[in-house]
Amino acid sequence: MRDPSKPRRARTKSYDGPAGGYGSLIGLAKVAVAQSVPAIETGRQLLRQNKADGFACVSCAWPKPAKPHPAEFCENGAKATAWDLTSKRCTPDFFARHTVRELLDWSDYDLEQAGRLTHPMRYDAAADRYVPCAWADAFAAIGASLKSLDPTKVTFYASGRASLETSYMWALMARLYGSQNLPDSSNMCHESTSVGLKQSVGSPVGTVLLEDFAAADAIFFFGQNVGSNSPRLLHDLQEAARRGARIVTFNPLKEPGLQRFKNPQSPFQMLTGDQTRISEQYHQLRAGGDLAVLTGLCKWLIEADAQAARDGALPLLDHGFIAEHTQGFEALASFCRDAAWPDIERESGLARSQIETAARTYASAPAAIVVYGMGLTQHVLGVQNVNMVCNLLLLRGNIGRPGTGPCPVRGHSNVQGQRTVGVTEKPELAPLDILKAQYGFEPPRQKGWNTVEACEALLRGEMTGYVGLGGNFLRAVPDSPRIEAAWRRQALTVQIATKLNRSHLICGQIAYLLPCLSRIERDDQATGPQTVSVEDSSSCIHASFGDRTPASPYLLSESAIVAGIAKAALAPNPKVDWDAWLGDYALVRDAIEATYPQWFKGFNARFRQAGGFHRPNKARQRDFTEAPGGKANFIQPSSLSATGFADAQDVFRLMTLRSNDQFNTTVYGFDDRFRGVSGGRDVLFINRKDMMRLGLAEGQRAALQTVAQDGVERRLGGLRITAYDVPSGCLGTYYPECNVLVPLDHHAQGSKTPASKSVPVRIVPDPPSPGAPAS
Ligand SMILES: Nc1nc2c(c(=O)[nH]1)N[C@H]1C(S)=C(S)[C@@H](COP(=O)(O)OP(=O)(O)OC[C@H]3O[C@@H](n4cnc5c(=O)[nH]c(N)nc54)[C@H](O)[C@@H]3O)O[C@H]1N2
Ligand SMILES: Nc1nc2c(c(=O)[nH]1)N[C@H]1C(S)=C(S)[C@@H](COP(=O)(O)OP(=O)(O)OC[C@H]3O[C@@H](n4cnc5c(=O)[nH]c(N)nc54)[C@H](O)[C@@H]3O)O[C@H]1N2
Ligand SMILES: [Mo]
Repeated sequence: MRDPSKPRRARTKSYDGPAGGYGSLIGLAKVAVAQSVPAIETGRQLLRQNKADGFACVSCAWPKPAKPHPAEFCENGAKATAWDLTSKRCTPDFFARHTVRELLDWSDYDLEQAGRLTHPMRYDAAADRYVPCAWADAFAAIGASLKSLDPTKVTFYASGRASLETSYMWALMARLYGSQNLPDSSNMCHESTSVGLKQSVGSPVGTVLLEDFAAADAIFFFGQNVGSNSPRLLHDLQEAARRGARIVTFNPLKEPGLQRFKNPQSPFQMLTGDQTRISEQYHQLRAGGDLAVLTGLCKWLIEADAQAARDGALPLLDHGFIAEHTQGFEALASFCRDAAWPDIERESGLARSQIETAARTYASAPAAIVVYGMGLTQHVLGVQNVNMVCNLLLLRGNIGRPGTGPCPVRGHSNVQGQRTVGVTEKPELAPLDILKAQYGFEPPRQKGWNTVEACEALLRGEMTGYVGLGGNFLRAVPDSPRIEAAWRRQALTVQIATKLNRSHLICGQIAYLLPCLSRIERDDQATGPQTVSVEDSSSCIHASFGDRTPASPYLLSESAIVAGIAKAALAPNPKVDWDAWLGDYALVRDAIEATYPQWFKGFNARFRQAGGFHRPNKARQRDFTEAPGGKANFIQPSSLSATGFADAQDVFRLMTLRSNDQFNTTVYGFDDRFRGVSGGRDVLFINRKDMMRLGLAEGQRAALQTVAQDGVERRLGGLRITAYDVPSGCLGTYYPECNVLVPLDHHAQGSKTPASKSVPVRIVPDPPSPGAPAS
């Protein structure tokens, strides 16, 4: 067997194929074989994936159509399924053989390769090992510890997969306990969306439904990697492209999914050389250059519209919509008029002609959608990026009509839904008065900690307890070594998980690792097998029913674990019958409906229908009364660069990227097929001219060092210099390894989303030459 503590080295060659195609089938097969999943079971479960009577995929949150394809899954959704179906088991015997210290040297991949967790485990500090324990003992110890702690110093983190039912119970438990510290993974991804969209149009979520993709004349993509991270969207794009919809992409990297697609479910495409061109224009802007691009697009539209008025030609802007529904137009228009093209060109890294071509395409489309992802949200001015997307849409009334709107592509399969049912640190986003009346308690009113604030509180020594509903907090957060170092000071750490990861190896004084069912598995309770629900990126709520035999007879459902902790930690409350809820999840859905009647009317009757039911969204109806001032707002940016730092000699903008072979910190394998990488993840993508200018050679090892003023040395070595088609001045490397480089305070203004797509770094020798300066 390979020594798990030995590093893997990457090889690279260029990739010029499409997304999809045979490569996607091979990629999936590799994972299924590595997980020793019987082919019949993989096939059976894949046919149930994203179907009305099946289970909601555990990978991304892309909408599930009412009329699914016979095989409504993608390469990465299938990998996620195989990852949960694995026949490997991480048993008490595994923990008896490995100390926690030893496991700290294992990679993310090797830790999860140990297989599904099978037993509740307690950390025994004296032996430095996890030892099995009884569920009742675990709950009793956790409850006693929670009772001894100040609730306002305990964090309840959720990673975005748990169902609406579990998430509702989770948030209620935290508030009954007295904590509003309810951060979730969206704090690290689409928090800029929740803040920015709310400011601009009054809705914290996108307004686009799947059917809008069939009605859009143009689709603009900013910083979202569809081929790897939401591949089922490729089907909608393929259909749109064939229909003649015009697709325009702004991304520093040439991502194959946004260029060409060979549909693995089309026998014709698989057997012939046929493939579909996706983007008609592909603009490789600089990382952080979107504010400049979006300003350029708006500038061209506003100026061309004024010219059209002078010429007596048709207007380009929707003046009727602007007058009736918006405010702030004049200020934005004058900002755009004042922005000089040379500045826009410098900041975006694109030629004026490229931006004008894209603007013409946008202006000629009767209906347009803007799709975006982490390339916009994870910047210091990420909220402003989202505001600028809305400005562009509002100019032509591209919201609240078929085929229009902002489409943020959410991450985890129920991350949006968790926020919907109360997992939020922001008291104004939870209906506290309704909860107070419904459950007869005084909910905490003060603002809780988001992810970054929880880390800050930890570093200050204030956070004394952590309970995690999934996720890999210590790997996902910025400044990971600093957070790890402070983590052990906590009195209590509890991790509810399916598979082993690094966060489980850094233990508080009392530490438990509690294994749970995956959504693919049968969840038997007092009234029989249970169905759960999730909300997708388009605010549609779906049923999910797992029928697979659980990975171990000792697993509990996430709801059962939440109820177990709640009963042990909280005083009895006659209005909250945890056991009744646990026995029949339909009762939890009734409770959700009672708390949120405006969204969940008839929840139990409606959630099983094909395609789910849509949670109403006022902005989609052109009702902007929930935006500040009661109208949709044009909001001007404070800069043309979203990076938050000034350009300086040899300071690069580092983008921290996902490969095609990972789901966040879960590393399925060591190939990033679309980017031509195989066998390792230790690559540093760099523009060839930058490489030559710095006298670096392809394949040479180098290190990155963060440029920061706080005196903390942040360095990541062992990276392999890899010439790549990336704009000059930009670098790319993989997340989560690179989180050692991201300073905790390098986050978006207004949302605190870590600014992981433009980290200021220098390239330094590796290993450091003797006497080299520290920074
Ligand atoms: N298979 C798989 N699916 C996933 C995930 C996964 O890890 N694996 N993660 C899930 C989660 S939680 C999330 S949040 C989503 C993430 O999905 P995405 O939003 O696609 O996130 P990333 O892959 O981090 O980066 C997106 C793209 O942004 C580009 N980019 C970087 N900087 C900039 C910039 O400054 N401007 C522009 N315009 N583009 C930029 C990068 O080149 C990349 O193509 O996917 C979800 N789905
Ligand atoms: N530098 C950098 N950092 C980033 C990002 C980036 O682009 N760059 N992206 C950020 C983003 S968008 C996100 S969303 C976060 C992700 O942060 P997290 O959501 O915290 O991390 P994941 O890697 O998704 O969590 C994986 C773990 O979840 C557990 N798990 C899997 N399935 C289940 C389940 O069904 N139930 C339970 N209870 N546990 C389960 C497994 O133990 C697995 O090891 O990372 C963020 N960090
Ligand atoms: Mo995410």
